[in-house]
Amino acid sequence: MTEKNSSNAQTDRVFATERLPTAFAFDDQVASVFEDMINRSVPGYSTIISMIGVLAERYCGAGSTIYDLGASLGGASFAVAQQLPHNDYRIIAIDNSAAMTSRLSAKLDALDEPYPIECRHEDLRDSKIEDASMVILNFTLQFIDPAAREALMQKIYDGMRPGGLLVISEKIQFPDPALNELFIDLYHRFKETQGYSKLEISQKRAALENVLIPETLATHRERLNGAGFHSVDCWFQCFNFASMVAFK
Ligand code: GEK
Repeated sequence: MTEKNSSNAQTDRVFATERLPTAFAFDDQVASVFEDMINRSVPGYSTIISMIGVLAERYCGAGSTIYDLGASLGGASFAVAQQLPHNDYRIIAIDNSAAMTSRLSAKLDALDEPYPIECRHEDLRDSKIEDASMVILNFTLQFIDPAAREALMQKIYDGMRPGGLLVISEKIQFPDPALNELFIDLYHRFKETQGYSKLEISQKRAALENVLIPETLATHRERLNGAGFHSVDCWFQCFNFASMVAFK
């Protein structure tokens, strides 16, 4: 079995029936439907994942160490592994949800030909980053306490090789309130086109309140530049979702 045909993702119905408001968590229920959930909830997710592989091919030569922080089920790690033309690399995939890491470990164990992906169950705020050619934060920073984001970004910068690449994808907000509202509204329309009901959309939105905390592109840029990164810019954006590159 290869990773490409190993997916038997179940349909996300986590917010389909009325429920008491509870904060969103990456628990067993979410992990069991995660591939379907993220594909139907993040516009451009599959493009972003494929392009992370293409970016890795450019920046991860022989001897590379790649960190996938907040790896979930390893979507970005597998894209990198499938795209790299050599085997002389290692990917360290980190997540603090046991529901995610147990599933990712099982996926890795089920491969016929193993990839050099090491799955670690830890809080990325405590993780050591060393000699990284590439660091991936694919829709993860948004779940970290904003007060901890600057120190995390500095740790990542300090743990990277000169010339290394950071890819950071986030839900973003806009300083122009009208544009912000428009993009949120269009995003909800997108979710309806993906088969989510208005109840599902509103219950998930409420659950993510104070759990997923988006920032503006300007805030991201400022923090990344402050940590020492250069050539910081967006390479993908769709409504209120964006992915940026930053170089050491
Ligand atoms: C993908 N990158 O498919 N330490 C470690 N992991 C964390 C922490 C933390 N402090 N906080 C949150 N997470 C993936 C998708 S999902 C994005 C990333 C989403 C983990 C959390 O457990 C979850 O698995 C992941 O970050 C965010 O490319 O669901 O929108």
